[in-house]
Amino acid sequence: MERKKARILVVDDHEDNIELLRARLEARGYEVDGATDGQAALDQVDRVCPDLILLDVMMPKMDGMEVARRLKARIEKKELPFIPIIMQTALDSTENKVEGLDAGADDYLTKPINFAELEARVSSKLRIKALQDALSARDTELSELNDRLRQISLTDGLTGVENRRSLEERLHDMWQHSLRLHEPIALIMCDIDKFKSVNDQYGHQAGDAVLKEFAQLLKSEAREIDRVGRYGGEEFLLILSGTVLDAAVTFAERLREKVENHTFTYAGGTLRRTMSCGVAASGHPGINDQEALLKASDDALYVAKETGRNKVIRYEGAEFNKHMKGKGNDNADAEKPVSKSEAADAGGSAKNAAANGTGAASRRKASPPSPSAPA
Ligand code: GH3
Ligand code: MG
Ligand code: MG
Repeated sequence: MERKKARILVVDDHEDNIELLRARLEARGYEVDGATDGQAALDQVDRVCPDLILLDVMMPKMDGMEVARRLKARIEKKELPFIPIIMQTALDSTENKVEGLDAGADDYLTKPINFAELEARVSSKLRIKALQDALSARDTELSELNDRLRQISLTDGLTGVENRRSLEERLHDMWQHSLRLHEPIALIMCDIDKFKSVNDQYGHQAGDAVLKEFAQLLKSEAREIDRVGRYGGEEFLLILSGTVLDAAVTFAERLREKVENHTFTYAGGTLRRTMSCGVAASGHPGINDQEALLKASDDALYVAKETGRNKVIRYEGAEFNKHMKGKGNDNADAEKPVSKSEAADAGGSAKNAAANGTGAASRRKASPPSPSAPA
């Protein structure tokens, strides 16, 4: 394949000089563009980016120094690729050369131009340009690869949703954000009921298929701004920003119903499953950081499992407190009677908890084992 001709922009306020250099450089196999003032040179660079610029210093309006400064500033900001600039100066003073180099020129030639020297300097600068381009292409490739790797490290391989590491990073950021803006944030911890029996009855592949479909179901129900991820085995976490406990419980209840009415398909047939959810939100006096929030949703999920599965339990709601009281935790003395559906329990549990002086800290001590631990 023929190599692409290098493109050189010659900038000089005298057309004759441009034409002279054009003839010379074209004879050497370069493509040549011309510009007769500074602004025209900048415009030409935007039209067709050259591989090298031969830049006259003394021009009316915008001189070569200014053109070099502007181009190098844009190269620095990566708005342009590296373009070597060779200044052509009539003034053979050291001061002039220093100023040109300071302005960003990579080399200089003194007028009248010696063409052999010009050709040597042009080809040496083009070699450097080729190396720079190869380097920055490698750089781009590496950083794309890095992004891809990071993406992989944050994605669950089976279901394609975020993994636990990603969820924890997001939760950290979203918790900070909610603190700053005084906005609520809620978590729904979901766990498929009796999932082990899917594997046992239908095989591990069926189990995998159910997990994938379950993840997609949660994703399709969640809002764009919510985060949905796989927290572990058959346990999924939803992070809902700007959401208070009541709204999160309502949403979880809707999800629970969706799952209950959903028919999962796997290679050999179909099956049904239910899920249990634990819901917690910021604004509770005992929930002071994202770990406490996570633990609260986990504790609520544990109670959902203990009290029969296929249900939504709110952290320190009536059913939660009743169950914990039964476990020897007497923090729930002034609780309301247990309602049939915790979703309908619109009395904010945070308020109840505040009145009762309960909190995640006291709960943590009496905390049941994590529901994600094998039974
Ligand atoms: P519970 O209602 O108490 O949650 O019961 P369970 O059977 O869902 O819970 P348990 O923790 O006893 O079992 C979870 C099962 O999930 C055991 C494990 O083999 C299975 N599991 C975890 N990850 C995967 C996976 O990636 N693929 C498949 N097929 N199964 C998985
Ligand atoms: Mg389960
Ligand atoms: Mg589990």
